Amino acid sequence: MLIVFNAQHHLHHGSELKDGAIAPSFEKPERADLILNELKKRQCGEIIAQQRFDRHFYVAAHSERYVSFLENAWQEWELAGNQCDALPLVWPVRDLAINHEPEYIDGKLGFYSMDAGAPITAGTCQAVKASADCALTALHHLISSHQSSAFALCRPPGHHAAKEYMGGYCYLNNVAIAAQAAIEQGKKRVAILDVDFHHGNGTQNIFYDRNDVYFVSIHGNPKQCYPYFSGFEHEKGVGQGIGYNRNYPLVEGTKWEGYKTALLSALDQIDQFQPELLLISLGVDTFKSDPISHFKLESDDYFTMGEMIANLNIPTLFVMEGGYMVEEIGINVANVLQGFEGV
Ligand code: OKP
Ligand code: ZN
Repeated sequence: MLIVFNAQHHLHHGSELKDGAIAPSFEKPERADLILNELKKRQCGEIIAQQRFDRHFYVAAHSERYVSFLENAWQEWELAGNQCDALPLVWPVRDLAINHEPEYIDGKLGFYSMDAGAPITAGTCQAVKASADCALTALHHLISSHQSSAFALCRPPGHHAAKEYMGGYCYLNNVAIAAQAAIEQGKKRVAILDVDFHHGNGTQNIFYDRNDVYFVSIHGNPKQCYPYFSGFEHEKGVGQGIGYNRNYPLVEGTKWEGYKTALLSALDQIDQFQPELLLISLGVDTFKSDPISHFKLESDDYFTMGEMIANLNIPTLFVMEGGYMVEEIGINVANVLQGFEGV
């Protein structure tokens, strides 16, 4: 399977609030390095770096002003006299003025985010664009070479990033940018299956009113799990998009048996939609010892997951999302890909 990695991902290494103090984020550079090492070790396929893509592709999934915000945020933050990571401190919730873009960076950070989990540093924008380019490069090769699969080793991840906001370690929504590019290149129906432990609220947001991109997500129940305010079963889409969004919130402690039942149903839904292309938001934070999640999948289960996805027999692009148990992250990702390939 062709593997595209983000050669610039090291430019982003942020911090987050942990136990009342700022500390290095769980979403750290080592994650992508360990995955790449394991894929090399197992000779999973040809490995190439991302190519540059036009800004147009980001704006096709996000708003123009949001992409501009990402491009200018660090400079504005520095000009305001800061050196630390840029983090938001105030958000326009409920009855506040949600439609007024603030003029200064402190306000903009809150306006364009859902939480304080997406710090902006000097290298963030470049790393984030390169991550989206990684997904676009993999898509390009998948489509033009008529391959049956490809893997985009994106970092930072993307599935929490919505049309106009960042959050949960995500800035540009890599999988959504690739799905939108596929539609623009003539694909009539594209399905996105999100198997990350966390609900892909950003991807849902971007395609919520659309019937050409079917979004299906299996995740920890938002009553107990991040992102808390999205991912419920009753979220089925809006307007033309009604029936083209499907959520499977699962209970705390879900093991493979329970997960498999949801996955079978999700795959059946996707099969009925008859997509020309399948994108997988691949998170391996469903692993039993993940530090921020609570499903109980074993390393071997990821082989089976890959096999089950392959049974759909649709050209498939895997896009990396979460997974924070770094000792096992490469093993679990490689298991999905090898399971898919029937190795
Ligand atoms: C991103 B992805 C840990 C809090 C974690 C953010 C989680 C983002 C997950 N103390 N909050 O979906 O893997
Ligand atoms: Zn996750």
